Amino acid sequence: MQKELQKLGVEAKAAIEQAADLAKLEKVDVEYFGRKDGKLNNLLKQLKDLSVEEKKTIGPMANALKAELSELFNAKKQEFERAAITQAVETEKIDVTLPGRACPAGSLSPLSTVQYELEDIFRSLGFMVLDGPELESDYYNFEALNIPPHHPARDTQDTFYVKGTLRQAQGDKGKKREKLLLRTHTSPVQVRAMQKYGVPLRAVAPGRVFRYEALDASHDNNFNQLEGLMVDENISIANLIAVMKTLLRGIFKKDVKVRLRPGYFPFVEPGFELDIHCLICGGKGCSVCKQSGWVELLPCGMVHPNVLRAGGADPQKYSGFAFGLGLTRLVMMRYGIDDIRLLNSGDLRFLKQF
Ligand code: FA5
Repeated sequence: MQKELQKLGVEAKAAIEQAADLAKLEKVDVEYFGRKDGKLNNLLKQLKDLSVEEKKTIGPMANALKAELSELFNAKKQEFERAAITQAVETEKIDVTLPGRACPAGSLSPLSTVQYELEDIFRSLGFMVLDGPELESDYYNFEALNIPPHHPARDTQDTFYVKGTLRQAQGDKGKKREKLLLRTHTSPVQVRAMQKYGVPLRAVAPGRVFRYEALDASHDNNFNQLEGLMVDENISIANLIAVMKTLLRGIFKKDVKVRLRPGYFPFVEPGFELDIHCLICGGKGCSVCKQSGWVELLPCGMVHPNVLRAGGADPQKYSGFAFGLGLTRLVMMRYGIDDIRLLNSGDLRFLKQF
């Protein structure tokens, strides 16, 4: 038995040493140390048949051999495991010196860029920047602006009516049951602002407006405006012109040619149209300015007393001016965009230029 043990020890050590990889080492494990049929275990099972004397000498020998082989086996196993880790680290190494992968960054639409610039200009003049609902009531869109039902001015701003009524929603001070429509201009914010904040007041309200419109190079059915309103004691046309000039200088960074002509809007008296020399064709005439050399950009005027009243302001004490800047058209002039439909097209070939 002693000789058999020694022989098995030599054999097992050689097998462990010669195992070329982890898989082979596992085979050695089964062959020698397997519980069921491992060679070492089979031999150890015979210990019980030995005499007490033999057990005393061979027992410790067997245990020492078992411990020695187990130590050898574990050392070899660890060697393979370490090698596997080193190999994984080598092959999966991250080269931190490689250039990064460029992540395509979006950019602001030119409409937003110009809107934000305008907001900054007006904030610096002490104006609040307000928001108004795109789904508006007939009252705020027309009646509160001195445009009663059946007034012909409604025809110039035909719109999309929506089924259903507005029941005094959004602090609506109008009639209880109001026809709903997509607002045709940002002017409804004038009365909403005066009702909410009182007067004196300085506010601008940029936003989307909608019209049932025949489309062409300068007309869309969904475009942006920026409403402006200043109400205080002793506000005059001089204040209006000063603010318009500051606005245009701030956006174009140069003096642009403008003309002021009388314009009719039921919610201002007197009313004006401020046109800008067409910057697409330099005034020669093109499809954007309809061959006239001028683009309608900034209708404005002194707030009508009926509108002040609707907003809760006393027209005997207060006066004010208002304007409705065609923001989309301003963007076209600023960047030389010759077709308004490009702005809402979502066409990346167009948008990526900004
Ligand atoms: C109005 O909308 C008035 N609410 C403006 C106003 C406010 C006047 C306060 C007085 C006091 P108008 O319909 O002209 O007015 O439109 C204002 C501007 O919006 C126009 O000068 C033009 O620049 C732009 N605009 C009008 N229709 C379109 C359209 N279909 N597509 C693109 N821009 C348009």
